[in-house]
Amino acid sequence: QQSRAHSVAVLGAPFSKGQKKRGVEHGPKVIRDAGLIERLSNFDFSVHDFGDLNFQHLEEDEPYMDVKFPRTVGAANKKLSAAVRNAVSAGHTLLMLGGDHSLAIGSVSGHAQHSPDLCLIWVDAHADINTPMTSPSGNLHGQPVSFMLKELQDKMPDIPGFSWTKPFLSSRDLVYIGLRDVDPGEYQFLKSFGIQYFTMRDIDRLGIQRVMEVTFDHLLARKQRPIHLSFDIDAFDPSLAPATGTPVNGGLTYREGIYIAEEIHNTGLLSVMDMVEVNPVLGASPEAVEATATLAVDVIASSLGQTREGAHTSMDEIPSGK
Ligand code: B3U
Ligand code: MN
Ligand code: MN
Repeated sequence: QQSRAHSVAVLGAPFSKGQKKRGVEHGPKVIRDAGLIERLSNFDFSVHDFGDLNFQHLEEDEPYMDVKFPRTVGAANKKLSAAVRNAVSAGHTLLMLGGDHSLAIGSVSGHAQHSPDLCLIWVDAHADINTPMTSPSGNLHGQPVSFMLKELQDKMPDIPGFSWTKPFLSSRDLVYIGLRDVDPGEYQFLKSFGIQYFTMRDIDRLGIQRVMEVTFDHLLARKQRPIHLSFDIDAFDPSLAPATGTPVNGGLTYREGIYIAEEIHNTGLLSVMDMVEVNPVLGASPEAVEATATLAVDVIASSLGQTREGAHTSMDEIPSGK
């Protein structure tokens, strides 16, 4: 299937207050430095680089219960949400470069304001569905999905900084791929809401081809609708993506990750993509950082139509050797 993306907008979100390790705010820069825009310029859509958002640093931001930097994270996501809504409304396919995964609150909510019927594919080692009461860390990058789900509405306290957003997603409109580090409260949510998820063990058993087939059956069989892909680079095995905050052994292979991206492209329905948690400060060497950032670019390129069977740009004629 040909790419339906007529134009792709790139938006950087240099933000790290959804967790405690510094450095992930440099994600947009290292992903761009790995050649992102040049790679995308080879495609048959136009590329609009919107640059990076400018996030406010709040001086006064006491923890709420155990939740760290609630107002700072809330304000950043409010800003991101409006930017994503505007870009999608203007007809762009949007690529959001994080930053930590708390940014998905803004990204998915902004997307949902324009496309209320969207579905969400969350590729991650973690489920990121803790509420403030189940979170073991207090980090909001482990909680973004709990802000989205209608089913969790009555389990969520009023967290300062988040009065602008209301739950907008049903648990049946979400599929996880790559899980292998799930907290007790998270496991209970996955089970009690009947969320479709594929752990690394499921990928071992079924194979990634079957996993994607079931994913699309689950999300798209009733109707075709926009896809939001939220891709946490820690879904990959740490040997491939070492420069990230919470690596977990036993992750996706290169080929599994690329296959996920290719299959999502092939639906023709990708509308917004997040690429998050690339942290150059945590790479053991410049090579480790570059490998992680290049991997992120590869996944982005495949999600937007790069194929392993070659380009489809038509040649008028096969060049003659005569
Ligand atoms: N589930 C743990 C750890 C974690 C979540 N997301 C990341 N790490 N990247 C938590 O803190 O909620
Ligand atoms: Mn995540
Ligand atoms: Mn993760």
